[in-house]
Amino acid sequence: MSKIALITGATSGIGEACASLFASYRYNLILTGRRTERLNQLAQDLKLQFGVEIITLTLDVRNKSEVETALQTLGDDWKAVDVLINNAGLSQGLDPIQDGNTDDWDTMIDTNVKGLLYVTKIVSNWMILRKAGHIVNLGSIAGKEVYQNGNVYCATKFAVDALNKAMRIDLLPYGIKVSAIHPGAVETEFSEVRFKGDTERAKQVYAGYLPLVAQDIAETIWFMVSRPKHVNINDLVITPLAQASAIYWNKG
Ligand code: NDP
Ligand code: 8X3
Repeated sequence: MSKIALITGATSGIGEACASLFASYRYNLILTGRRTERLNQLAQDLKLQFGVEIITLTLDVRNKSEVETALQTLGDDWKAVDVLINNAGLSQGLDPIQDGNTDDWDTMIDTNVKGLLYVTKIVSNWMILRKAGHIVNLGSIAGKEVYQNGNVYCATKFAVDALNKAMRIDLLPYGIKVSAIHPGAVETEFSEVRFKGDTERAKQVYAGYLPLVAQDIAETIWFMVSRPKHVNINDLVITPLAQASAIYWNKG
């Protein structure tokens, strides 16, 4: 029987690349995101290309009841999730703390921390019933080091780092794998979202060096997920060659 991966934030970037890669390995998929059209288009393309089964759930991970309703109404066959990729996340703004926009702070905390928790609570219980499963959390280099004006985004990713460690401990008795991947700069829609549609400013983030692309992260996640049963990769930091840390760069 095909395995099942649930990927949050599959409408673009890393989540979309994971969806394509896992489909190519014949995983059936549960894909979530807020942009229904993109979600359905992706599902249609992957079904056609790889012959896999896909369920799409339009949901906002910040909305607890929306998350609960969407997930709990899945049939029992679909609740047998083998891999959960907690990917949905975003940054909003890049300002010093004293100038920060408090609505942006709410959005980042509600999405990156609370949203991840709402999904994990439900899916981890399904995994506990089967005493199997793998949860992959999208952290960030921003969850390992703080950089100027990164403040609240960094705090949310530090929280993901802590939650990843906590999940690994709490789910240990049930044989559930838990891993975090912490990317540096990956060229996706991330910076466009951070700078609220300012494409020029977003482009500058990736200028003068070769950034990672979403496929790099998807392939690394696949490596983590495809290790033998006794192996768990707890924590993995991955950056472009030109990026030695959150702040040390070798740009052309
Ligand atoms: P993208 O902006 O391309 O993708 C983000 C995804 O998250 C989209 O599918 C978006 O879907 C989804 N999402 C955002 N908010 C919500 C929400 N409230 N409810 C449901 N889904 C949501 O960025 P990336 O692919 O780069 O980001 C993916 C993850 O990787 C994030 O957690 C990010 O923090 C992390 N990361 C990214 C790095 C980078 O340099 N790009 C580096 C390190 C970590 P939709 O808008 O349709 O809801
Ligand atoms: C995304 C990478 O360096 O912009 O998490 O925070 S960074």
